[in-house]
Amino acid sequence: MAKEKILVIGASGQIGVELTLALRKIYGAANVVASDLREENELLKGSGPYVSLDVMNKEMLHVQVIRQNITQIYLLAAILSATGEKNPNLAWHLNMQGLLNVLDIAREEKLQKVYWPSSIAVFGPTSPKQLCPQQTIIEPITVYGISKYAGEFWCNYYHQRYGLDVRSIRYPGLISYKSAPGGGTTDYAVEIYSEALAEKKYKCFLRENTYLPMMYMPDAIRATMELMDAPADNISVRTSYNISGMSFSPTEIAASIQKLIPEFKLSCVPDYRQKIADSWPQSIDDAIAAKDWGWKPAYDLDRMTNDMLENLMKAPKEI
Ligand code: NAD
Ligand code: AKB
Repeated sequence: MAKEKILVIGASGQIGVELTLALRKIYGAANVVASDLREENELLKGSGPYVSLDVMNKEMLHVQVIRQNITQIYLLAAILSATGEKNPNLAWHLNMQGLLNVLDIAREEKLQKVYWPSSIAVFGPTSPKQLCPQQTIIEPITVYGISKYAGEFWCNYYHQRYGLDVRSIRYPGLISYKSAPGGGTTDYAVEIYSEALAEKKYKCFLRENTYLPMMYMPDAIRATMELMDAPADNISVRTSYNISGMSFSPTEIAASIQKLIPEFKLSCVPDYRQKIADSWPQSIDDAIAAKDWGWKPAYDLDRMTNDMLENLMKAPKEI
């Protein structure tokens, strides 16, 4: 394997912590530089280099890329769907300019690869609800979804025009126990587990029958690594790949938890996030990711529930 030096931007976030740790296992701790605007996450401390970095400061970002001899960037800094609706201008600004800064520097410095995640939030009310295909009607109604869709086309543009090897996945809602989620519509499916253990009840901000595409974090990390490891010739999608894990509703995740905590009670009081959830598909068709780089999820709902509760019981986290 060629000598790689990786910069992870947004490393203290829900995905960043686990992705940084996974990359350090493969590339060596010293070769994966974690960076974030906020302080280093506790789980990252002592595991490898960390720099404080604002992706909006292009000059400083450029300096770090040169100073650290960076060959690959994983850009995770973004404002997610629910927080984005509270401050649309800020969400657009960070999600777009942050990406353009990274793409520009990657082109100028001829970096080997860039990773940037998109989301199922690109889809809107006019997209198919079931097994939503890779290519379909895409009319997002959130600023987050609009920024992700525009970002996908910038990635494609930099690949087509400058030959930049930029790769992307449309993650479903991600569920994890190591670090807290950052303001998404799917965050309920993380909170529900810690509340089930602590309170034996959970008040959900979505209606009980709201089905959404979801994925357990170990699958998402593996998908990211598999996509980034795939031969460039296999990558037929340079916007962003659909991937699928599972699809469930608040009632179904509660029933899965009740198998282990029978007294657990779910109540539902929908808020502004219901409209966002209603605009997204309920399940995703990932046939192209399966064909191009062999994507296959490992976790279903019950397997994830067992693992989440077991790990949260061992070490309750900030979630
Ligand atoms: P998160 O909010 O947990 O983490 C984002 C991190 O970026 C935070 O630690 C934040 O401090 C940092 N950040 C914010 N502004 C920054 C700046 N200006 N400079 C540097 N760092 C900055 O988000 P996440 O859930 O880890 O998501 C990571 C990426 O994956 C995002 O692009 C998100 O849209 C995408 N995604 C996430 C999910 C999910 O369910 N978590 C699903 C689909 C797509
Ligand atoms: C959110 O709910 O905003 C994220 C996502 C699906 O992109 N989890």
